[in-house]
Parts: sequence; C-alpha cells; structure tokens
Amino acid sequence: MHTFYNAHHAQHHGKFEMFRGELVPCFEIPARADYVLQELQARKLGAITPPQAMDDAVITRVHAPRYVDFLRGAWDEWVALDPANAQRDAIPSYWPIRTFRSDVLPVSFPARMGLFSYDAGSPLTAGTWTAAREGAACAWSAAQHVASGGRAAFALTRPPGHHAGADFFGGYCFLNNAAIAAQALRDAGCARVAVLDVDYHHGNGTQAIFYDRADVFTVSLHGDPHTEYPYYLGYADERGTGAGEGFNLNLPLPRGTGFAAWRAALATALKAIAACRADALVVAMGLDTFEGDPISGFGLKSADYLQVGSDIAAAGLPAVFTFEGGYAVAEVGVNAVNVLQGFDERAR
Ligand code: Q9C
Ligand code: ZN
Repeated sequence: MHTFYNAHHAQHHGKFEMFRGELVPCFEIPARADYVLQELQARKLGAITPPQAMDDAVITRVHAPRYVDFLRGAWDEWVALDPANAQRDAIPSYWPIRTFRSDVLPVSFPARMGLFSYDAGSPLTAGTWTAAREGAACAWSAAQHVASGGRAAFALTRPPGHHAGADFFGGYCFLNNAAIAAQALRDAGCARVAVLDVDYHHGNGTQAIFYDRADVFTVSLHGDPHTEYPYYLGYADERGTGAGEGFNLNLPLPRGTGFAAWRAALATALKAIAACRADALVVAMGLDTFEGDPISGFGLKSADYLQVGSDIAAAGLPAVFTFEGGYAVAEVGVNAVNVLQGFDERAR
C-alpha cells in the first residue's frame, strides 16, 4: 500500500467547536494523523511519500470555483476584519436556510462564510486552506497511482473530506478528498467508479456531488440520520436523481450496531458495487465506527478492522483510501492501519 502523506496537515488545527451551547475542544485534531503515520511506519506497510504537484483545476472538477476562491482567501479576510482575529478561529453564525438567496455573494465575510457552510463545528484556521489543498493533492496522487496500475493507495490527510459538498464545508471537512479521487479516476479513464463510505457519519458531501451521475456510484453505511449527524441526508430512500437514479445507496444503521450487523451491511454494499461493474473503488475510511469513539455509537473493535480491509479487498477492485473520521485518538492509528493491512493481506 503506497501512502501519500500530507506533511502540512497540522496547519489546520481548530481550537474549539460549538457543542451544546458552548465552545468545546475540537475532536478533529492533528494528533489523529500523527498516530496513523506512526503506526504505518511501525508496520512497514509500504512507501510513504508526499503527493505530486497538483493544479487547483483538479479541485474545481468537483468544487464550485466561487467556493474554492472563498476558502483560499478566507483566513486573510477574517484577520482583515479585526487584527485580534489572528488569535481566534473563524466559525460561522449565519446561514441562508430555505427562502433566502444563495445567488448573491454578500460583501460581508461572515455572511459569505455562512453561505458556504452548514454547521458551527468546523472552525477555519490560518492553515486550513494549505492543509486541505495538500490533502486534495494526496487524494489526487493516490488516484493517479491506482489509475496507472497500482493495486491500492492511501491518502493520509486531514482535515477529512466526505461532508464537504461542491460549495460548502461542514462536519470538519473542507475539500472532499474522496470525491476528488473518484473524479480523478474518471478523468484518468475509469469508466465507472464506486465510492464506499464506511465512516460513522453519512457521506453527505460525496452523495450530493455525484447524485445526478451514473458514472460514480456512491454507497454509504452510517448511523441513522434520524438521530445521527448530519441529520438532513443519508436516508435509505435517497437513490440518486435523473441519470444518477439507482447510483446512490444508503444503508443507515441504528446507534448501537455491532460488528456482525455492520459487516452484513458492508456485504450488501459490496454486492451492489459488484453489480454496478465499477472498475475502481474509493473508500472513505472513517474509523469512528470504533466502540471507543467519543462522538459516535457503533461497536466495532480494533481487530474487526482487519476483517473490514479483507472484505473490501475481496471485491477485487483497485482502491484509493482516504482518511476520514475517527476520534478515539490513541486507537485511530491501529484501527486505520488494520483496515489497510487487512486489505493488503487479502489483495496479494
Ligand atoms: N461535538 C467526520 O467524522 N458533530 N465528521 C459532532 C460532537 C459533527 C464528523 C458533535 C460530527 C462530524 C468526518
Ligand atoms: Zn464521521
């Protein structure tokens, strides 16, 4: 397994997120990726390199240019509002819900920040753009690796990506690394790509990006949105639209689901992926299905992740893995690398 590592990830380091009426320390912290890197090195799973140089045009294949422009300049705008903001993260407080306009780009920075986001839990910091952009390059490089004959590659980066839509951030995500990888595989000649999202939370951003397309089949197993974030998407009746009808599959599971039931849902997902005749797979690899995760509600154990990787490898498709959630920080390295090792052992 070749890993493309984002050495700039720690430049994104939110201090606090809004939770139950107060600002609490962020769950999505740099140490997460550090633990994964350390575990990868300890187990010698393969080469670990920086990504290839990438043009921003790769990002705008899936993200709206006005959103990318916003993200690129957001920190400077934030500090220009008040020099004291340099010591504070930027967090939105206003959002255009139904009946408001989204065609007008307000001059006000907080207003634009709300237009391009959907929660108050995803602080933007001085290095968010640098970190997210380098992460996109990791995802793109992983896709190039697989498109040119590699069996698998891992984009080890944060912030994560699967909640980010074409023109919004949220759920700790700014650029959708899995979607960028899927689009890159398409652009490199794969006729159909499947995205398998195994994060605890529904991959709403990825689903939305590909919802009307038949060339990218999106599948997500996740906590039932009736009770779990992101709440407003991820239900079983969302099957795609227009040309994309039948090319989205949601498998919501109740809070408290253990490995046996979760693995059965994975088998359903993999069967659907086999039926769509994809020629490459992107795995949005969240580890927040772990029993010890502080913000999630499934019961997977560390050893189960070896089986997860093995089950995915058995699908026989070349695969790009992106690092998504997983907030049991001390265990996230073992859990992530278990998936990758389980994949490698079955794939060879
Ligand atoms: N304060 C990913 O796993 N809200 N994002 C949680 C706890 C947001 C998770 C509430 C969860 C987002 C990539
Ligand atoms: Zn998650």
